[in-house]
Amino acid sequence: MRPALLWDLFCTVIDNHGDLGVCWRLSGQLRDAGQRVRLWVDEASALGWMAPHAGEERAIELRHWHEASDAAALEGLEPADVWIEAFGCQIPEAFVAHGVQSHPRAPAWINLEYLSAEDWVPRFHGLRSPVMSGPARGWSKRFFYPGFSEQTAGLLREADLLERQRLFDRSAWRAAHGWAEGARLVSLFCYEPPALKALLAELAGCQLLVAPGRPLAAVQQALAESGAAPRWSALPYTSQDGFDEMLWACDLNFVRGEDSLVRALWAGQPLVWQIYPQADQAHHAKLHAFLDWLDAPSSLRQYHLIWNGLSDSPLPRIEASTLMDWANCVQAARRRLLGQADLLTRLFDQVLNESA
Ligand code: TRH
Repeated sequence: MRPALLWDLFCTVIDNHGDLGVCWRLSGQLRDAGQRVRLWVDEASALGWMAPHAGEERAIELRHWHEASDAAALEGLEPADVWIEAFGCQIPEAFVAHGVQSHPRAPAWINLEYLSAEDWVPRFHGLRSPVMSGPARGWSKRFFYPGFSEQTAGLLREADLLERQRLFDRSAWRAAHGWAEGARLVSLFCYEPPALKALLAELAGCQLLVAPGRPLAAVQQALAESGAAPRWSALPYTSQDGFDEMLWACDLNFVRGEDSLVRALWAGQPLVWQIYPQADQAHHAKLHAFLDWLDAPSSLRQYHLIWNGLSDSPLPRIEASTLMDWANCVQAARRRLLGQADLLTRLFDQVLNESA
């Protein structure tokens, strides 16, 4: 039985939806594990569609970032047991100063990092980082790196994920959305991949479900330029649960960033990932590391290199046999991951260790 703790989780939204998406999933999993969470976020508007009931949550308190920077607003705030800084954001100094005064002992302080399959991740995961300056000088933080192996923080996975998947009725979902049972459904959640026009030309026999925002804008632009139109529909923004179900219902999922990649792995359907592009091309090594871990067959590896602009070869057609190879690969990866502890379990181990 886990002790009921109070968690302060800090999130700044840089761009896109992954930072808040991950923080919301983590908050929900903490709530389901009997914990109380204060989620401090600077721009929470996407929760309106990602988590439409967020405002009614009792165990998850949504707080605006600026309150954490205001010493007067922090008067009397109950000290938390754990602080989590997500994705390199810095807890405001006023909050830290308040914490130093009000905490009977230092909270477990976790620096939650971005997901990567690179080989340096297990070496950095769990390292202690002493706080060298500011009001918490002398305290320390722990690096916490999500990843794909036992030596990392693992991946977020709800305790009831498998049960929800078992109860999910794919045919009913397709019927409810007006798609025929036999059609090949392809979901598209991407940035602006260079091979998008080629994909649209290739998907003639499929039904393409285009996520809102950047994917929709990119498809509209590509269609205006090329004119080759597959059957496609623009999806509305949905909740994270609805997004997951869409991935479970499709035969092929194009995903991006961080959280949707993890969700596509749990979906166990063939997937193609567009990695978040970084100016210094750091994402190239990250993509290769993921494909190595995935043990991707050469067709899937090659497709990723083209989709991510690392190769300018023509985009190959995805034949039924290719799709089957990709499905086998993703399902094997999913089984490997299901054999490991999830991120929350590893986080609890870390935090309880810290406070022992
Ligand atoms: O939006 P992203 O591109 O986020 C990215 C990455 O996290 C990247 O690593 C980070 O550096 C950058 O943001 C700032 O892709 P990601 O990570 O898949 O997050 C999308 C979230 O949005 C995910 O939680 C699923 C959710 N979502 C819904 O819940 N409903 C929807 O309708 C859609 C389209 C997305």
